[in-house]
Amino acid sequence: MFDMEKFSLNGKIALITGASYGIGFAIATAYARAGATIVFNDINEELVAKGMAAYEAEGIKAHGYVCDVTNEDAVNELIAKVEKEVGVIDVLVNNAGIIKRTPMLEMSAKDFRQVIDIDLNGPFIMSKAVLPSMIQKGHGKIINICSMMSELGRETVSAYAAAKGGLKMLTRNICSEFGSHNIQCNGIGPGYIATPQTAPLREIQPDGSRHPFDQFIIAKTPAARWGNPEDLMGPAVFLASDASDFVNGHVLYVDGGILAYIGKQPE
Ligand code: NAP
Ligand code: GCO
Repeated sequence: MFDMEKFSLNGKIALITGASYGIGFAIATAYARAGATIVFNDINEELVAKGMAAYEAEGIKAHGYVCDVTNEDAVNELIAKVEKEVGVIDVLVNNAGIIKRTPMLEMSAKDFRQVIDIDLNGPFIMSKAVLPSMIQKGHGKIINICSMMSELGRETVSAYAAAKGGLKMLTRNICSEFGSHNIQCNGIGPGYIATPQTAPLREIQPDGSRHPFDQFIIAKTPAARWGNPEDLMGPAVFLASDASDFVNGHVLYVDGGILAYIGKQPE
């Protein structure tokens, strides 16, 4: 017998990384509305304070912590602190991420490594830290925020595409290694979403026209619009809920149809 309560997050504790604003903030807000207790981290005190104020403005009592997802010692301390102060994490969303848009021949190995470190090593470190308690508890959800670049390349994003392609395969590997513990690890692959990370791609040009890349994405998206962080809320709640307990190793693309579409044909 199906019960809509399966979509509820009542009683669950969710940790969303890099969630002071943007996609992470939207997902955390949706989780709070679905009944979860919200825990989030960000890279510095100022961002955590900004996030706390934003959650409070939404009527959400969040637990915010400063933690760099690439620092394994700091992450292990974070998880121990959260388990002591809030409780065992039921849902981890690996959302924190950066992008560097640089032609490959101009990109330093240092910059390439930094993107891989945050976007791929970070989710590995965070997942490794929460899995023992999920195994002990007998269930858990890990959701990795992938990308169109988990499937497609484009000029200037070599490091980001490599990281997000790796994150898709890390998702499948966590599924494979921990599925028997009733732990589901899935990805969400947002399309082009209007957040600070993509703001440079949407800047209005000096002549008042839309950015060429903005026009490009509109032509590549059947929905003929950029996504909003709110478009990710429903899919994120589904993947965190009991309703998705037999969905594992999957990347759910929330892209307005980009991956299915060759692009708007000439008139
Ligand atoms: P965003 O606006 O740049 O927010 C990312 C958040 O992660 C920021 O708060 C950032 O802090 C934080 N962060 C960066 N490095 C960190 C670290 N080492 N430890 C902890 N937190 C860290 O990005 P977004 O657009 O919301 O995207 C969120 C996720 O979705 C990212 O993984 C991104 O790759 C992915 N994504 C975005 C889009 C899109 O179109 N926007 C589409 C597909 C996937 P700072 O402010 O200091 O950088
Ligand atoms: C870019 C964009 C994309 C989006 C997203 C698409 O420069 O191409 O930033 O990478 O962030 O990852 O899914």
